[in-house]
Amino acid sequence: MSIFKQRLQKLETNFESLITKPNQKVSLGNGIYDRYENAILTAQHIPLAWRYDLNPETNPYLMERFGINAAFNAGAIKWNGKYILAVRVEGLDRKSFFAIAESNNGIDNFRFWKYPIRMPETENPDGNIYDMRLVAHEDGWIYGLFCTERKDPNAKIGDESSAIAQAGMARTKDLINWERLPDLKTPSPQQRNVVLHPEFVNGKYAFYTRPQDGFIEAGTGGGIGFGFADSMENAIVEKEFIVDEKHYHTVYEVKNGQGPAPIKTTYGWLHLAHGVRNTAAGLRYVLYMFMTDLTELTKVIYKPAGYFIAPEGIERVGDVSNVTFANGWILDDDGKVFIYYASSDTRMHVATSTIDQLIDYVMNTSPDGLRSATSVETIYDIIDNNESFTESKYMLEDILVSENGVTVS
Ligand code: M1P
Repeated sequence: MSIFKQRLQKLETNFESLITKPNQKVSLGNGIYDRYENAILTAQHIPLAWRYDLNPETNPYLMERFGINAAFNAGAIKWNGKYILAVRVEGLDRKSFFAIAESNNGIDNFRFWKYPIRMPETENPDGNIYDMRLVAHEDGWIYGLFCTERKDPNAKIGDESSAIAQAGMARTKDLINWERLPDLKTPSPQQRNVVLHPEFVNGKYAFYTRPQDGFIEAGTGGGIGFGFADSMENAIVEKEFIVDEKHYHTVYEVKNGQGPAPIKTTYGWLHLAHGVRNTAAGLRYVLYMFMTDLTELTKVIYKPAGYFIAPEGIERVGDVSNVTFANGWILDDDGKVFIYYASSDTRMHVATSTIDQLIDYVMNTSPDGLRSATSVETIYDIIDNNESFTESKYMLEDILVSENGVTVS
């Protein structure tokens, strides 16, 4: 058998077994969400037809002709009954682009559509595009907001790494054909992690922003900002209000950013965000949650201390190690929530929870007291409450929690 045929058979078998591998919950999570054993998308999930010239005459060794480095930081939406991810796919050439992958159950069997997204450019071409947030806005469009990065025109001669990041915007009805809109204009010199709020606010479009002075450093800017624009066709945010600041000695001391668009609940808007802290080993990115008021959208009403998801095990290692990043989640009609997060700028994972569990977590977990002593006080409170509870007539042994979370006695 020719090298070509042998390689093709192996590649096809490996690909199919990877794509169809069932994903199992990791047993005994933390009660807030469940992690899963396998990453849901990796560079190996990219279709063979994108990576290989499959003609034995022009590619007798069946070499990779377009290598893929990573598949991560995906936006998410439930669409036509499918769990859809708009994945940041990065080639060996370091360029990112978007591609849609879909699954029937949201936790495994994710398959990419035939072609990646052909995102139209503006008159100022993008050097790199990444981290799309998908939002089905009440105006009827599905919007994709993403970071567009271009070389800093004022970079000194020889400086080939300074860049300007801004919010690129596009909209679609079918996730295949995209209409590119002008980039969002804000007062900040750089923007990343810009997210469209799913509803009109007093007739205006509303945006979560992340003002920052430099390409990497938030500098005097930073925090999750919020602002309004009259239209999407010429979107200008005149003023950014800071909703959630970075703060000394927290998991978001260096910078933070909105994750996906917030989910509306009876109690407030539920937010998933990422926070960045400094360590001797470099920056560490974790996910955290908070809730804002239903009508006063810049008012944080609940915010548990610390992180919600941090990299664990293999998640800690990758192109940019010690990173968890999320820009997509899906709320199902039955209250199940699929949290799509990437690890170390390399691969995609899913964690599942319910809207009730997430609300409980956000509303009933103590906020950060910002001092060691306040953390100890929180533990004292928990211990003391446990004592009065175990002494009460409701003995722990009498309460069983069944697999599906229903309490029975
Ligand atoms: O490398 C970690 C992340 O860094 C950036 O996030 P932020 O703007 O908050 O620093 C983004 O480039 C993101 O894509 C990346 O995962």
